[in-house]
Amino acid sequence: MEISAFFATLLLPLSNVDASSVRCNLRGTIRSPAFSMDGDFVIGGVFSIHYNMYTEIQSHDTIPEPPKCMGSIHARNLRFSRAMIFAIEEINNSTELLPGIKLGYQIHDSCAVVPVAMQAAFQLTNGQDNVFYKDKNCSHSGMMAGVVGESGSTPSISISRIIGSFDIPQVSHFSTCACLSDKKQFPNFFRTIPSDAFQAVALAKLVKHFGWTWIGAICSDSDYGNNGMASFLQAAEKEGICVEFSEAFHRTQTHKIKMVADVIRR
Ligand SMILES: *[C@@H]1O[C@H](CO)[C@@H](O)[C@H](O)[C@H]1NC(C)=O
Ligand SMILES: CC(=O)N[C@H]1CO[C@H](CO)[C@@H](O)[C@@H]1O
Repeated sequence: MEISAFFATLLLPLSNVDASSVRCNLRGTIRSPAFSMDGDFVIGGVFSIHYNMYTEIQSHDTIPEPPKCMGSIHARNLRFSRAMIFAIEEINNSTELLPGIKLGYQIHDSCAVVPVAMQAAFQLTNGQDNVFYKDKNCSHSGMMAGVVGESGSTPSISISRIIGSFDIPQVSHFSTCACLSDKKQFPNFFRTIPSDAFQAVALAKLVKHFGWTWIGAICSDSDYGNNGMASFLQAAEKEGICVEFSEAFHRTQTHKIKMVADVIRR
């Protein structure tokens, strides 16, 4: 299911240019931002405001609808997005910070899934114009001054792969995967939260402090979890801690939870 949504996302924002014309048509449907305000410079935002994406079984005889977010609201991520709006308003209201310049924002809900985060990233890069003329506003229609987000490391990686090609800077408030420090792969990525390289060492020291020499470790099956686990296992070995098992499951793989519980019991 994620795969067909992913292909749809890839096709949507590509412009349809034929050789004799410079008119570009946006393919597919525009995704409206959760919050937006115009400005001289617009900053994009991508937050996991909802927990889940509505998955539709595709019949392949109609154009797929853009993926929709559903389920409960992630209150903390909603607060993060409101904090971004607050900060932009404060900058606009201030006579000392960026005087005479109005910042705008376009904040998208990614529902914590990669296909929606990618569609948001494409749209922030392309803009929302259904039709544009290649020689006129093509390169300016959606150019963002920068993008704030995502929360999760995996969606942050997907966003960076898209907007990084256009040198649009990305600042994440919550993605801690040590992998994102690789400047060759993610030259446009910055963050306001420390890398997991520190968390792994601290966790191993904590385990040692309590005298636990024989442990099991469980992580989420994501870039955050798997890279974090790899760093933790290294740090634990250095501290002389014996790790009996390490298991991973993603929050949507409920069937795997029983398997992990069985491993713990054994
Ligand atoms: C900015 O100014 C507007 C209008 O005066 C006000 O409603 C808003 O609360 C202010 N925002 C901040 C973050 O100070
Ligand atoms: C420079 C500028 O346009 N500042 C505006 C920022 O936004 C506030 C309202 O939120 C306006 O009052 C300012 O004029």
